[in-house]
Amino acid sequence: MKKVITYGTFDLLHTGHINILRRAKDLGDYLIVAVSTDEFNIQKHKEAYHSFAERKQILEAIKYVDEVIGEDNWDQKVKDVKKYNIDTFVMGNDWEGEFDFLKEYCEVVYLPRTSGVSTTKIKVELKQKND
Ligand code: C2G
Repeated sequence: MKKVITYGTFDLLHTGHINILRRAKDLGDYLIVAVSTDEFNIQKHKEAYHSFAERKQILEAIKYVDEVIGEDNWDQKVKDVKKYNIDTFVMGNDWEGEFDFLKEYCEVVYLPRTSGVSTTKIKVELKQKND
């Protein structure tokens, strides 16, 4: 069984998230998503609308996702790849090159981001509509 992992905040779920989850799943048989905890998001200078528990629940409902774990620090990836016997690590190409150190442990794949959509864009446009 080929196991794939990807990491992210996945706040205000949108088609950019769904596209990468679908394509990550297509690279194997089992997809684990490591979703950032609220505490880790502070370190990422991100403030999610939905709590960790809500974002985890939402991700668990997606048919491409087989398991959801927490991401609470920048340094857990090597441990995760070993612990879950990961064959392929996937991230959007806004992270191109950032995780090449994982090539020692598994395949590293950066996929093109979906253009025109982002959680930030949603927040900005909603704010403009309501101002
Ligand atoms: N993504 C995408 N297209 C978009 C928006 C996001 O392909 N239009 C991808 C990102 O490249 C990422 C995933 O969806 O691979 C999740 O995006 P975020 O929730 O913004 O994740 P991020 O904050 O980049 O966290 O340790 C890694 C970090 O946790 C990544």
